[in-house]
Amino acid sequence: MNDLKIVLDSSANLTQLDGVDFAFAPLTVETQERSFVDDASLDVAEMVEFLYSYKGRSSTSCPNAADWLDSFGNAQNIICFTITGSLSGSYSTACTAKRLYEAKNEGCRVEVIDSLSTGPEIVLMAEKARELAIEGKSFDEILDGLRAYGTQLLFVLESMKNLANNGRVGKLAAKTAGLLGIRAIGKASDRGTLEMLSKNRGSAKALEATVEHMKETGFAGGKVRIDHCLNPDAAEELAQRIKVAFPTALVTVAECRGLCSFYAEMGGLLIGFEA
Ligand code: X90
Repeated sequence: MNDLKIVLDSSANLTQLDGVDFAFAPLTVETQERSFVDDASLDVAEMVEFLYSYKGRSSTSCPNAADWLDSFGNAQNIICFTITGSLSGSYSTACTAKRLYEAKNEGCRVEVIDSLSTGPEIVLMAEKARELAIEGKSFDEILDGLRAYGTQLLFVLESMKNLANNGRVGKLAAKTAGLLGIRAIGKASDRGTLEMLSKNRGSAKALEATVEHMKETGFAGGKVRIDHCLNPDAAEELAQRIKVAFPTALVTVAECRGLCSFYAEMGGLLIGFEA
C-alpha cells in the first residue's frame, strides 16, 4: 500500500517518520502560569526545567476531534495510534474524528488503534505498519500484521509525583519513587495501566534490574527503543547493557517530547521492545 498515512498523538515522542505520509496530534501540558502545546516547536528541556521548580497545580489534556481531523489531512487510508485509552481521552476523541472523517469522505478509511501503551512502544507499532506498507501489503494485511506483532513497554521513574497528582497511578505506588535515589520500575499492563514491578536503589541497580525485567517480559533480542527525559547517560548505559545481554538486539535511543516528559519526569526512561 503506497498511500498509507500514519497518524499518532504526541505521546509517541515522534515528530517525523520517513518513507510514509505522517502526522501527529499534540497533547497539552497545563499549569496555572503557562501552557505547553506538545508540538514540534516545544522546547522540552525548558519545559522540564520550568516544571521542576514550579510549585502550583499542573495537568495535561488530549487532542480533541478537530486536532485529530487536522492531522488526518485529506488522506485516503489512515492508521491512527493513540496513547492508552485507560489513562487518556485520546483514543476516544480519535474515534470521534474517525466517524466524522469517514462520514464526510466517502471511500476513506481510518483505523484507530489503542496502543494500551505510550512512547517507544507506539513507535515500534508505527514502524511495523510502515514496513508492511512499503512491502506492498493491503490495508487489511497491515492490520493483521499489527495484531500479530508483540511489543511491551517498561518504565524506570525517579519520581511519580505528576502521575499520582493527576490520578494516573495510586498514591501508594507513587510513594516508592520520589524517595531519594529510588527508581521505580514498572510496565504497561495488558489493560493499558501502570503495573509496578520493583524498586531499586541507584541507577546501576535499576538498569541491571531493567534488563532482567525485559527477559521476564519476553524479550529475546529484537528491536528496542529507549526514550529518556533529559537522561542521555542512563539511556546509553542501558543500551549498552542490553547489547551485552542480547548481542542481536537493535537498540535506538531518543528523547521524550512534552507529554511523556511531564509524566516520566526528569531522569525517567521508557523502554519499548519486541516480545
Ligand atoms: O489525556 C491526557 O491528558 C494524557 C494522560 C496520560 C497519562 C499517562 C501518561 C504516561 C506517560 C509514564 C510512564 C509509562 C506509563 C505506561 C502506561 C501504560 C509515561
